[in-house]
Amino acid sequence: MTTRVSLTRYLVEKERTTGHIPAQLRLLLEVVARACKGISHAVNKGALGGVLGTAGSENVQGEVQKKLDIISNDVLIEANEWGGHLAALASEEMDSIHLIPSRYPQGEYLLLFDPLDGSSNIDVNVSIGTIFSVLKKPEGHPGVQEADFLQPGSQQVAAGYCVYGPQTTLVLTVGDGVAAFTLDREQGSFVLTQEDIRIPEDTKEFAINMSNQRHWDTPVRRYIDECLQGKDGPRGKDFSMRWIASMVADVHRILTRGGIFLYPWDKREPEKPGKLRLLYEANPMAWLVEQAGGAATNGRERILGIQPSKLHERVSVVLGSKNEVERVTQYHTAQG
Ligand code: P6P
Repeated sequence: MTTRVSLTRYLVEKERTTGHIPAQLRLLLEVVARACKGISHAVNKGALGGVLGTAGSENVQGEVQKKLDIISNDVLIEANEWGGHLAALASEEMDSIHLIPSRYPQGEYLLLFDPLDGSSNIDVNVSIGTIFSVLKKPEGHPGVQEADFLQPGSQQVAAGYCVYGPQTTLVLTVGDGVAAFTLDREQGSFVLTQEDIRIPEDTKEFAINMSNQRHWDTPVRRYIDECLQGKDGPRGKDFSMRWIASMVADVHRILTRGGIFLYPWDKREPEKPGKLRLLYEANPMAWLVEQAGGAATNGRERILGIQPSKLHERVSVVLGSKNEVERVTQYHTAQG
């Protein structure tokens, strides 16, 4: 019988062997995992739990909030406030950062999250997920301000997501590879099911919202056109397309079997660099993909090297199988 390794054991042994996970960070990751279990439970209830539909409010992005967006956000805040591991947190669902109430001990970490990504899929029973990123609070000044969160993704100390699909799976990196943990609902614990995940460097599968095709810039149109020409075109092979419209689900597929995901700039709103948010969507996903041997750029430069200027800053995203991402980057460079 193979030994089941729980998330707790994995984190303890990782700390013992690599020193990547100080006790406070281990506590943070276990608290986030516990919160994801709670969110999974709420998501799985669906209509039976009265959690579907909209909440009648909008978030800072001007997007209609679903009831589960707010429930998930509240679960993550309540789970993380009292533990003494956080200095503050930031969420897609909140305009400004959330300080840890003074009645609780203050920690050294900053937690950023999209509490429920892909929420347009909630009411149609398609996979959604929680994305999270962990930074260290900069030293040298008391308290926490928004500027403390504006660190490039290369400064992350942990990143991950939890996908609520046919299985509930937590995928995590602390900087030495990517591991996946599947929720055992009978035991109520996450169990290690994949270690050292690797993305194939080549692929025949792309993920993009094709309805935006007429709005893309030339390099992206060229790349997708060549994929669509298949084996009779310059690529000499046929491609397939997937688009779940839930970044967590699309990235999980790419981590599992390879592929390339693109949400590029387009001319619908030319002042916006892209749709996806840098700090709590692109950065954690970019680190996971790079840690699994893939690549992640904004079409031109490495996402993890971008210096943020705003908490809810958006960015173009091209990530996945390394050789395909590099081809898209070459097409942008050729454009000048
Ligand atoms: P579109 C979900 O709303 C999200 O932020 C990502 O999870 C997803 O990849 C993208 O937007 C889908 O966008 O324009 O296809 O609905």
